[in-house]
Amino acid sequence: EGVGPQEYVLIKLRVVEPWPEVLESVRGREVYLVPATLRPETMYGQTNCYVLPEGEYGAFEQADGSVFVCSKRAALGLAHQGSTNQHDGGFVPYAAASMGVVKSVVPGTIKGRDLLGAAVRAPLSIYDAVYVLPLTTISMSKGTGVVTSVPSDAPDDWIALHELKEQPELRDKYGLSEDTVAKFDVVPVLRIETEEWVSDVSAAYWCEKLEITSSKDADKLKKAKDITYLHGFSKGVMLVGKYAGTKVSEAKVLVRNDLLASGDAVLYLE
Ligand code: A2H
Repeated sequence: EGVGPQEYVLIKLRVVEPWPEVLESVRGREVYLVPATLRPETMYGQTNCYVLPEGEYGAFEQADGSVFVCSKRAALGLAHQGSTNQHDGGFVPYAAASMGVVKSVVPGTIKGRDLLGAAVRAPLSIYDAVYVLPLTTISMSKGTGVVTSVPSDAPDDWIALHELKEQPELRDKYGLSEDTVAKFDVVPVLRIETEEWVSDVSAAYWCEKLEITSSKDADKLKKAKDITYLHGFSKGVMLVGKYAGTKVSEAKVLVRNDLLASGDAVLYLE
């Protein structure tokens, strides 16, 4: 990483019924969980969304009247940047930007735990709606504190979903029904072909090959991430969507621009 700011794409995951109790005061409004991603071209493979159970979130009103659920830290950053949603080619300042102060429109704190099991619509995903699940390795001081899950290409995402699928007691701990995980199979998004290996679901492939069995397996996960991220960007070729057949390094910008143009994403720099 360089010294310049990181450009994240915030994907707008719309909250749908059954409406979470903690968001009751904004029921009926356009409410989005907004995960930060560096890999917008992988959004075809979304199977769920992750929050930190013990993390603190808020619901922050945007200039267009919609509401973003994210960390307060990210809401403040967004307020200072103004909306970079370029659907009309213009600069739309966030209503939240008032003397550097942002205030959640939902009274009290929203714990990640309160969002678990909520259903959201994920743009480009093959699944109609996906669910909010726990990820204990989320950092609240990075991005928005919300992560969208692409188990085909992100080892952290794969192992956390795998654990929830395999361990009923883990689901019980968080009050999650089997429906929130059972039908969400890994979706191939891009092919990585090197001299040694080829896979259409490289994170799943490497997690299995390295016998990663827990999200606490930090060393092995690091290895899986190093391998898949490096090759994903430089060698990956899209398998699905409008840019099937295109190199990942080119598709990344194209999908990012499409998501911004359709109003399904905004940019966030930090
Ligand atoms: B990426 P960087 Cl398919 N805590 O999106 C932990 N991880 C976070 C986070 C947070 N607060 N905010 C974002 N992230 C994840 C997709 C993806 C990502 C794929 C492959 C690689 C990849 C699907 N998850 O990231 O440390 C998000 O996961 C490779 C690094 O800020 C985000 O992009 O540079 C990435 O980490 C941002 O990581």
